[in-house]
Amino acid sequence: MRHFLLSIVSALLASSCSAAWHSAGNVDAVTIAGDTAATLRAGDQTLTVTVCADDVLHIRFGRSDAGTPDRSWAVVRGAWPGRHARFAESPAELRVSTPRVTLVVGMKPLRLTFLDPAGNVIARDDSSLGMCRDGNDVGAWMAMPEGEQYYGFGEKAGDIRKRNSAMTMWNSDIPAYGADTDPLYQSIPFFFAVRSGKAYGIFFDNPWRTWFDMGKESRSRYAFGAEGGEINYYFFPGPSAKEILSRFTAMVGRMPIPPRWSLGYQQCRWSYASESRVREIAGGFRSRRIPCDMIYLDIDYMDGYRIFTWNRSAFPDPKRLIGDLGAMGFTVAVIVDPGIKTDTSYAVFRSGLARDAFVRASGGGLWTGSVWPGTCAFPDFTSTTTREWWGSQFAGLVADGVRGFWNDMNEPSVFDAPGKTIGLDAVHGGDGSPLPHAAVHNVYGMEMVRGTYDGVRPLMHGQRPFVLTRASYAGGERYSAAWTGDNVSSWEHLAIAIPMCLGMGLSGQPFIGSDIGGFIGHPSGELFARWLELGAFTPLMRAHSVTGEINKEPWEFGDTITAMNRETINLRYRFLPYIYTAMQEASASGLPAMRAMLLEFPDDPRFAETADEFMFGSELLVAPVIVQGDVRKRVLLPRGAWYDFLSGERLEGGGSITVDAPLERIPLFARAGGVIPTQQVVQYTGEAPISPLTLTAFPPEPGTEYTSPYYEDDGTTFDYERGVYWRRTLRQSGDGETRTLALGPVSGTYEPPPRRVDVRFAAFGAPPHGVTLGGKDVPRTASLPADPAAVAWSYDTASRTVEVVFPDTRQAIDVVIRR
Ligand code: MIG
Repeated sequence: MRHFLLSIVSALLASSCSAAWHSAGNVDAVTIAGDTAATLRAGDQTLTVTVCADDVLHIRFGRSDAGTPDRSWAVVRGAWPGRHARFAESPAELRVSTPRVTLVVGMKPLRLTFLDPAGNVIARDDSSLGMCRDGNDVGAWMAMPEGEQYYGFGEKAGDIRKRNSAMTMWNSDIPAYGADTDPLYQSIPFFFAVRSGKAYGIFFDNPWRTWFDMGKESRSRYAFGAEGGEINYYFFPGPSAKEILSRFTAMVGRMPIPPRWSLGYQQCRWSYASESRVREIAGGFRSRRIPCDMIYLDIDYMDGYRIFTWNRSAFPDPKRLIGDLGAMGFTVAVIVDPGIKTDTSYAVFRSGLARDAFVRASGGGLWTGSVWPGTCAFPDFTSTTTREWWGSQFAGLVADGVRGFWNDMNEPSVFDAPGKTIGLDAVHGGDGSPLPHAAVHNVYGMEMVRGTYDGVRPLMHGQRPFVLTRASYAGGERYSAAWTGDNVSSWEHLAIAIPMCLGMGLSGQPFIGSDIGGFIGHPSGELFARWLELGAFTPLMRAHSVTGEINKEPWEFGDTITAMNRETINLRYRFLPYIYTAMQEASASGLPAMRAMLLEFPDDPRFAETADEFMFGSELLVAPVIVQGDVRKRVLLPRGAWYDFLSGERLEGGGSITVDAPLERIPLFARAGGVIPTQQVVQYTGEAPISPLTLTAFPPEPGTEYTSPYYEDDGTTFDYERGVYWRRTLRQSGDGETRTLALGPVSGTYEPPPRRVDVRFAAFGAPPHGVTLGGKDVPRTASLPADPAAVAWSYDTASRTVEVVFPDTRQAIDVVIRR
């Protein structure tokens, strides 16, 4: 076996991409298996087509003799009931049809064409190349029609549009990367093609080093391929990009709802290296009244960088420290790298050895390389027993009170190895079918967070853990949030954080953020303040800094900037009910909270390239300032009516506007009819229950009904999986005479503590003639009563807002205001 692997690896190392590609030849045998799959032989190659669902076809093409099991690290669900597949064979072609797509397999030679139900070509193989092999390399060439654009591809910097560019997927540790650097830390070999507002998707599920050439080499075709394995992809016919993303994430898995505290502000640095410094930082937030939920400990908390140990001179009593921080409202996350120091006096190394938990060299011994602790062995996370062993190692940290687990260096990054990672021929156990590192490199990081998440979840007795990773693969969101690695304190890096996060969201990972302020370098106060504003509307809001740099906590840039930063973090906390709802939606549907404009508005070609504004949820447009010195922002507004969130000013969409954006302001816009739930400022998420729950209702266009979701649960347990949540639809409608906000009936069994609802009807030009709640007249008061059980309304002339307060209830209830 080892021998066989070695020869594959050396062959692939020798072959590179020299392109003596052999195209698929003529089909010489067709077997239709049951009503969902067909197998076609073309010489020594085999094509398998499987209908996973009416809107997903699985294409596998590889050497007939390879006998490769159909194994995926990403796909957790590959078949849906109620498929309607029909197979029709003729001498010239095989047609595989569902109500959503028809695949025509041309037989002479073997070429694929995907048609929509009306018979139009969605996508097709390039007629001269199609699917090819060159030794162990595989590649698929597809026609690239004019005007087709490509998006997704996971973590990629630079232009959000990928037509005319070439990319590689190979998880790599590249500190201070730039807009042109490729590959980066994470590999999600999934993309959308969009043409005239219609999309299709391809997920190339191959964890070897893969490449994508989206028309860099040719004007008429694009291609993707790998240095090993098979052509193995899933085709999603669309045409709705949102539906594709929903189905793709149903296949590879979605994010569990994050603990609410992980959506607060997070403070990190390399490193808060002693107990006293950590206490000082925690106290610094509370004394300055700057909200914060999480503090991270970077590598210096450990004893000589030995994973799962503490440096007892710097952290003499971690449990007490974490307990004290917990009492102040902070949750602690610690970094956990994969490298295990090969030190026989170190219990974790000894127990790993005893269980054969480590990656082996091709010769059979341990594969070792140097990272922070010195010479290390690397857990073979592709093996179930290793993941179980790994997961159990967290018992001590969990007992100490750690609730956040930050998996870094898991590309994996190795300082002294050729290629800066595990040797390509090193051997992973693969649960009985050994695999060379080259075959699993891109899933190493994901399998690490799988081991971490699956290990800590049962240890936490029903509490949600938080896991953060640098490296991952398609489906990694099942276990972990992700951040965009070692960026730089520069305006360029602030700008590229947006397309990077949007690309991740388009590829199934919604829980994403960049190091606020920039990891490497020295941000100005202006840069930090702007980055924090963006961070308030990225799902992960974490500031971080490299070792040896200036302090970059939000109060380190002078009093004026400190005050602005406090307000920005306050804004994040105000928006938490909205953010939480959007994250729950991402968890349930795969649609990311932070959304590329093109995903929300596929029919508007102006957004094909937009990456300096984005949607957060479907109600809020976020337009951060990302240029030094700018105090105004040009914003492209989607069609329809929009409202400036701050002033309530109505803006006609469809064009562009320029708004004032002084340093303390991030431009935010609500869509007409949208309802945005917000709450009071708290210093940390668990400080107090939401009260009041403010629902800011922006005017509906006359005669149109709008719905906005609202979701809440206990924020910390998995009880939501058993229906313990509080969910309702907020529906707005209106005509010239009235505006109605209908709070739908609550579904789910969660009971928040009693609280006031504060409905704010924005942009209402004059005091209403009357307000009713559930059909009963509401009394007007000059100022709203303090009693949370009171029912009353008042009007604020300056902001043109009608404010109606009443106790929250599970029952459906309508609030109506009359002109
Ligand atoms: O070799 O743990 O990206 O966030 O602070 C550097 C130290 C290792 C890289 C991570 C960074 C972290 C740093 N790590």
